[in-house]
Amino acid sequence: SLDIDNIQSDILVGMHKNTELFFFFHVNNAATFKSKLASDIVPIITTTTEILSVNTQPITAVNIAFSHTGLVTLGVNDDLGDSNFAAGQYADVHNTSFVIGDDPSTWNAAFAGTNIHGVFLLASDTAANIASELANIQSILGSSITEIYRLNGAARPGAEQGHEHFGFMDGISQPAVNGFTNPVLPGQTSVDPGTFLLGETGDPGLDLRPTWAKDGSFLVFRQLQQLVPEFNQFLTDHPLDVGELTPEQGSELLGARMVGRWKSGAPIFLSPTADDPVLAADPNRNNDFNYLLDVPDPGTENHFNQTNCPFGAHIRKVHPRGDLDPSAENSHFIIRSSIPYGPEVTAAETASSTTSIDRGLAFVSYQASIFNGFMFLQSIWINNVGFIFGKVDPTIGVDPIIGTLGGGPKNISGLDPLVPVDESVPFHDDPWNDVVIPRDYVISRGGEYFFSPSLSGLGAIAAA
Ligand code: N7H
Repeated sequence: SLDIDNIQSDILVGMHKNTELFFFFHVNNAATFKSKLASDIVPIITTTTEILSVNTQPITAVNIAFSHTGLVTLGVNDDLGDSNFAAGQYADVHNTSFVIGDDPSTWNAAFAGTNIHGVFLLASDTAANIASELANIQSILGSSITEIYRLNGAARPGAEQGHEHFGFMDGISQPAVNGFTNPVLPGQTSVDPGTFLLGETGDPGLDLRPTWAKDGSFLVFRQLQQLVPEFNQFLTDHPLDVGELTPEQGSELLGARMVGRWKSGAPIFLSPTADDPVLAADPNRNNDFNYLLDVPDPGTENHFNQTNCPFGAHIRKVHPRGDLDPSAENSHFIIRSSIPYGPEVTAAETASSTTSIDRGLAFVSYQASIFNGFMFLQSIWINNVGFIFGKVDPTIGVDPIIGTLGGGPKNISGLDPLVPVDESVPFHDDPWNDVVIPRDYVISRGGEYFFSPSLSGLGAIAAA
């Protein structure tokens, strides 16, 4: 079993709080910083054990992670065995072999370059608690750090709690971690802990890691802006015309087929024509499906049927359950720990169908290899019109939610459920009846790659 007293809380469990601050900093004085890290910061870092029980959860959970330039600034020059981490996320904006799809002009200046040395993640029930913990940390560290940027995340209010800004329930599907997750829910895939934690069984870079890096994880942070009124206008303008649906229901269906789940969280694969809030709320059923079990031949390879779920639906692109051989799929799991940021859409924004206030998702993923995790999903799956490979339509399109073709229109296969089940049956002019999405509704504002060390790893950094 894992040493969960030594693993930071956000990696395997999440912060379990409704408000979260990402505080990005620069280290000015490495010696002072390291001395305070050892004496006063490590003692306030929240462990996995602490977050698991309400009795031990702190009022404000605290995690810390460092960028590559941060580690070097602190005198830690060990190679962690991850080239994406070593180069930083900004370098990947210009990566032509593996395209993450970002436009550098939309990047927040704080993230452009390698100026950020580390990030504090502070999470609590109230913004006031977070402010007081931040004041505590700033008084401990004094002028040894400077703030570069901060982003406030918060759960959405009322009935929207747990839903991201487009309105869809998030945080339903996570991989199960062998030796940790218990119980494993129906439909959860169990993977080796080394998929997420360095130095553990299944770590693809096991031989490359310095000892102190064991039980740490790479944290990918992305500020992903969502153009909510624009997205809603697109759905309103393109209701799917199937069955007896009202235009509102047709728009709802289009959104659900882009995501692969209804707003409630019910998977469209199990409930293809209407939302099913009871299914959505049942953890024993809401994740229990596999695209191999598609009609009309359950259990056979399904490469031509998009009736229940488009090949390109967001959750299918990023987790093609059964569409790939398990050996090709299981090394690409990530653990997500994202939270929405920004206020609710205002009446004026709805009326004009135009975003005027920044909002979106503070995206966080954990993986033991940034290439196998975030990078692979983003470049080989999400932004690849050919993925999922081997289907009847060779150009399925990019991910309709987060994929990009440089900001321009995107043809997505099978968003209309009335697609033929056989290539030989024509439908309209295009056998796969592509729906064109005119623009991107998710825009990257940038981010950085971090390493979230174990508590003993933090001690080793402080002593370096
Ligand atoms: Fe996604 N969305 O609201 O549409 N995502 N995502 N994501 N995402 C998921 O099953 C969303 C993003 C994954 O196992 C759900 O927990 C939005 C990035 C993975 O079936 C919803 C943004 C990456 C899963 C959304 C965004 C991923 C997943 C269903 C950006 C990776 C699990 C809730 C603004 C690079 C899939 C759930 C599975 C689920 C949305 C970003 C990956 C509703 C709005 C950048 C692996």
